Amino acid sequence: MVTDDIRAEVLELRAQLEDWNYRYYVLDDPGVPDVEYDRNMARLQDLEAQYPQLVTPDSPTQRVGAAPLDGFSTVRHEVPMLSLDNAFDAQGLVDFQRRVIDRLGTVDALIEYCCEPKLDGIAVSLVYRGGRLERGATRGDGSTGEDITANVRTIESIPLRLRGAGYPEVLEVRGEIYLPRAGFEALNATAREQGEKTFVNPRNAAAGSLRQLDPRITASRPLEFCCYGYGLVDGGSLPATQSAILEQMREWGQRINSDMRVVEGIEACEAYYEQLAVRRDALPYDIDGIVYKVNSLGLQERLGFVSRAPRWAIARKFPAQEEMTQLLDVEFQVGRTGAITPVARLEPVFVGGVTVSNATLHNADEIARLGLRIGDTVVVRRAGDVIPQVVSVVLEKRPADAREVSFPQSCPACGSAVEREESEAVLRCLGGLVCPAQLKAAIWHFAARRAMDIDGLGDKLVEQLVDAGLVKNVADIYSLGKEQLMGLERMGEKSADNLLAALQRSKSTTLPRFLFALGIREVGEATALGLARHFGSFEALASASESQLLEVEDVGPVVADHLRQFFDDQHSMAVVQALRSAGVHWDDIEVTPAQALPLAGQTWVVTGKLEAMGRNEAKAALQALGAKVAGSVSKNTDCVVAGPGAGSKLGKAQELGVEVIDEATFMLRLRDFGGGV
Ligand code: D41
Repeated sequence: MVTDDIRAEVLELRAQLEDWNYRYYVLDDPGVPDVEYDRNMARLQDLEAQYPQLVTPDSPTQRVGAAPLDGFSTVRHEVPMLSLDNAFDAQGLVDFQRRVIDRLGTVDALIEYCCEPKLDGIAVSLVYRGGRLERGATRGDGSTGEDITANVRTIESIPLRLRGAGYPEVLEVRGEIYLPRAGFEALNATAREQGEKTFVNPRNAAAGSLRQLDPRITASRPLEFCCYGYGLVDGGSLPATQSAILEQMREWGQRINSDMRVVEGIEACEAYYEQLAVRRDALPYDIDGIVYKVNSLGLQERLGFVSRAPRWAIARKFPAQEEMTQLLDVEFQVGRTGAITPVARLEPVFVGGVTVSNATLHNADEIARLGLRIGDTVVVRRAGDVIPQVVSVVLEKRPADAREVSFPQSCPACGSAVEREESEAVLRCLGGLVCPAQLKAAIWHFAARRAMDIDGLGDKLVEQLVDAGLVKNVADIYSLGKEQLMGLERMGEKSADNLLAALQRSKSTTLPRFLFALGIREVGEATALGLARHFGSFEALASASESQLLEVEDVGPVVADHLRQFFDDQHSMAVVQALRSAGVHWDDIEVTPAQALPLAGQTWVVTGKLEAMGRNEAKAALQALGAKVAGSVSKNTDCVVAGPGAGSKLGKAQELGVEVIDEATFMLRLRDFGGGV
């Protein structure tokens, strides 16, 4: 028997879960921690298991994936899904506007355009009837696509029910399904681990995920949806501009792109393009251009379309992120820790906005998976700030004399033995600092800005110093004389003086910087800071037992082991001693017990975009001062650091009367607490 109370609880749970989903995906601001969401979902699942008569197809429990299909059926798009014309440069945009104006006749004001980043995904149609998701379909050829309803239902950013009121009886929402970069990387990492084929790019991964006949597989892929328009509308109406329609779609629960903007005139369109081009690499998803749409639906109607593309829209494309080129050779690079990485030497090619002549090949497994041979034509991809990757081989273009890649039996830099650890795919040189390649990398790291900050000790110079035998360990750089330096290529008196002055300056450092500069495996900046704060002095750290090391936050058994190995190694300690004899010094840090840290017992929240330090760094700095950093604002929050774009967390803080500070104030406070990183 289903009581009214139970029915009411089920309805309330659904509304609550839908609301949290909306806040998470559409407003980009989770209302509650994941555990709270999971708890409510579990409760709803329990109730629905107990009372199956209460299960509805649009319950949030019904996303996990239905039974596999035999095939996809074909659907007709009642309103065709048009395609987009392309412009490849600024002139292409100007020509577009010319055509628009010619068609419209004289226009006295600037034309308004709606600008949207062009997501590199799969265009889909979602039909809602009575506010309920009825059908999801691919664009296909624009007239007919495939029914992928079971798959789109698993995508959490697609609402199963529309929110609010006033939506048409039938509303076809159109948009793009895509895989964010992080999801793509994670998917490929898993595939790599399991020895499966990796996806070439996020777009292919999204397409492959949607084409699954088993919706449970689709459910496991972190796909997202973003609405860009509409199709069939029946029993209701939409606002009169593209931008207002998107805003309205958002009210009804659809995700829209937060970078959508309305601008006036084609020059402003080009300016928008330039702004996004700069940010392209930093976006969490791939975009391949900008779509411009004449904002007014009235004007759109007057413009109409030609051969399936609207005259009122155009896509201005970014430079391609994938290109074909030839693999000239594979060389092997030795890193700071001795890891030997195969590097592809490529026929230079312009891709992702830069000329690429090298690409990482990761390891032997990767080469085997690609089936790569020297001489092959390969597809190179450079997206975001990531290093260029070889993503596939174009087998049709393989020359008859293509050669297999052979791995070195000894270190290519020093001839020392190499080892492949069982758990690792990487080959490692066992030469330690005898290996010039490892030594060079160690010195580069030592001199880096965030380490000892030795201005002027660049790659080329280190190369010369090591090759000439002038530097055999990092400490030797402090014994270099002016005459020696001036004997080097491209080193005049002035540069030699400058370098010596920079070396002198670098001797006065801090313990965290020094620890980071030593290049101990797995000890990054944050760990170095944690170690310095915990132990206070180099001596205390060097004599700490493994279990004492493990007391430091962030330090696990692997890091502790690397640390002990370093401090137990006579050569390493001799170098540290030599550095101190050369005058490298720092002040010990007063060790503060956790309870005595300035922000002990406080809970902080960081929200919005932090320009100077980034959110993660801000969190690390707060934690180092003893604060707890929470994901949402409550009455227990002591302070909120809010950058530009802060959303409802800021609203919540104001509502609760919690202190809110901006980034500049935050930096000042950090300085007061001595917590600057
Ligand atoms: O982000 C996109 N990929 C995107 C695609 C977008 N923001 N807007 C689009 N607008 C249209 C029209 C103007 C035809 C409504 C589109 C596409 N079309 C589109 N996507 C795939 C084919 C066409």
